[in-house]
Amino acid sequence: MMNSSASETEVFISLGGNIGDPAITIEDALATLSSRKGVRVLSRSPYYITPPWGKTDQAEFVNACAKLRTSLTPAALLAVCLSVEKSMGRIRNEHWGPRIIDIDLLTYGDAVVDEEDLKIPHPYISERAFVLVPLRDLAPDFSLNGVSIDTMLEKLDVTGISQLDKNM
Ligand code: PH2
Ligand code: MG
Ligand code: MG
Repeated sequence: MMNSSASETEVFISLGGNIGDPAITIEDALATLSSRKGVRVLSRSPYYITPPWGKTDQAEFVNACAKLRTSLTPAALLAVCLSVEKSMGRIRNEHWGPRIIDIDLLTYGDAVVDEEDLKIPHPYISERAFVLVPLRDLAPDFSLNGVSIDTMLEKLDVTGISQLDKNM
C-alpha cells in the first residue's frame, strides 16, 4: 500500500550545514530521504541563516526542520539519515565543526530513546534557537515536557537568525 499511515510515526528532524551551498544540499538531502523505503517527507520549514552555536569560530549555517512520516524504527531511521549525510559527501572530523550537511532526529512520535548513539528527544532542542525557530514554523504547537516552543525561545538569543526563503 502506498500511502498507508496506520503503522507510521511522525518525526521531526533538523538539517543544517555551513560548507558549500547548504540550502541546495538540504533540498537534495530531503529528496534523497523521501526516496528511501519507509520514509516520507511531508513538509519542511523555510531555510534560516543562523550564527554558529556551540563552536562559534566557524561560518554561519543554513538550518531548516522537516516533518516526516516513517515506518522505520528510530535506529533504522538514524541509519538512513547517516547514510544520506554520507551520500551528500559529509566527512566527520571535528565535533560541532563545519559540515556539508547534518541531519538530526529531534522527535519520534512520543518515544523516548536513550542509547549511546541515539537520544530522542534530541537533548539540545531547548537550547538551540537554530532548531526552534524553524520548528515553530512547522509545528507551532510543539512542546517538550509541557514547555512550548515560544517559552523555550524566550530564554534564547535569536540575534542573527534570518529567514532565507518561504515554506516548501
Ligand atoms: N550544528 C551543530 C553545532 N552548531 N550551529 C548552527 N547555527 N547550526 C547548526 O546546525 C549547528 C550549529 C552541531 O550539530
Ligand atoms: Mg547536529
Ligand atoms: Mg548529527
